[in-house]
Amino acid sequence: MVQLMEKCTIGLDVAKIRADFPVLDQRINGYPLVYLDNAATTQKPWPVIDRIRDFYAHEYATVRRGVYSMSARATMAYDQVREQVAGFIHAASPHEIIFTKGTTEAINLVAYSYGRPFIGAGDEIIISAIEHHANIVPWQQLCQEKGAVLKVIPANEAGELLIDEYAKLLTDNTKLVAVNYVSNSLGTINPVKTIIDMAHERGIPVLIDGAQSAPHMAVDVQALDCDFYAFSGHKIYGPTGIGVLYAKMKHLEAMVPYQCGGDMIESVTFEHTTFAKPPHKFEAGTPPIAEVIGLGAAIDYLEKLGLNNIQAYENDLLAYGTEQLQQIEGLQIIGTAKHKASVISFVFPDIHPHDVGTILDQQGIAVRAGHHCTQPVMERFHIPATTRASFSFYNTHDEIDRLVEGLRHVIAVFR
Ligand code: 7TS
Repeated sequence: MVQLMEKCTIGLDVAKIRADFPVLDQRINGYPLVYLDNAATTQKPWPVIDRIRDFYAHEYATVRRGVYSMSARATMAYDQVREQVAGFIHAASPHEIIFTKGTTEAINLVAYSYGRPFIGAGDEIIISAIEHHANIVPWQQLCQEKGAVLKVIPANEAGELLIDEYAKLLTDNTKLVAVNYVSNSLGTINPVKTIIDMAHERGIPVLIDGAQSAPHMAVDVQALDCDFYAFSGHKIYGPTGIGVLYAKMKHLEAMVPYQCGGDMIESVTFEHTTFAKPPHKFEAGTPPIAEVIGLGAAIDYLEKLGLNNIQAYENDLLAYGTEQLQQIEGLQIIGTAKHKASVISFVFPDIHPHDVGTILDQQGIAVRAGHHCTQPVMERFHIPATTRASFSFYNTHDEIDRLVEGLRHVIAVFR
């Protein structure tokens, strides 16, 4: 209780917030659930669940196709979410917001629609040593197809990018820089504004993988001046199957369509097709309508809590969690950057992360164990895998205490 009152000074009533998340109120393997896999995906609050249910129960119809009232209403609700997303990341226009399946599809869209026309043999793409596979493989494939070169900004032992080395990688042949804002396996918050400014000095566009920044901090794409920004609905308390690609209008106008079919055209004959204007040019087929509506409810929820409040509260969890985990004998934290989001990866010298995860699960504690789709990060730190605890604003100090207790039990089992 003392702990929850403490949190109120940061502006969040965590007991009240927890009541919004029905999934948290259950026992797993006989213990109250402690859900610490928020970097993988976040749980859903009632307002999101209710909104999707209500939409299907009372409002569901196709969008942008029907002349009837229900379709017009669904279209309005759908379009309103595009405006809401533009507001959420402060885009200049809702027309710069493309709905995708998630971050992965958003990055693949850029690799296809921007990469194929504008990146060729001998050109260079810069990524970083601490990317998720979603921001490695599409560029690697593009480079292989085109004869382009993939360059990698190295990271230090703390998991921080070496900006001096980045400066050396930028050349007249660099055609794109693609980096994450926050690393999912290390928690590092990258200096993306600096990275963007340095690329822009040479006229090079920059894509920011925002999968792990969108849930934790307010982002202003115009202030950052990034060219592309991608994130996933399911990591910001919304549904799966919906994500966002923000891109500056000048790029969207120049890019080729990603998929072709209904809704993305202006006119079609057997001889020739002209395309609709962005964003529709990039949204072929019936979109994930209810998922978009659910995303809108999730953004509403986050904005009511306030991203700055969320960030302050999660910073407190990170500080407390780091301090507590550091006291566990033999535990080594992987990812000790000065600027971090609420992700703690760790290893023990003699216990495999999968065993750690399994024994924690037996105590009702959900963490992720593995390479977290960042195999090059594991290689950089000479480890096969880590156990990762990632915190949300619904987590508490008590839950971190449960994690610590759980880890002491893991150690006891192996000694
Ligand atoms: N980029 C980053 C930085 C991520 O953390 C993830 C997902 C993705 C891209 C891909 O997002 P998706 O929604 O398209 O899958 N990261 C994780 C994770 O850390 N554990 O599970 C998924």
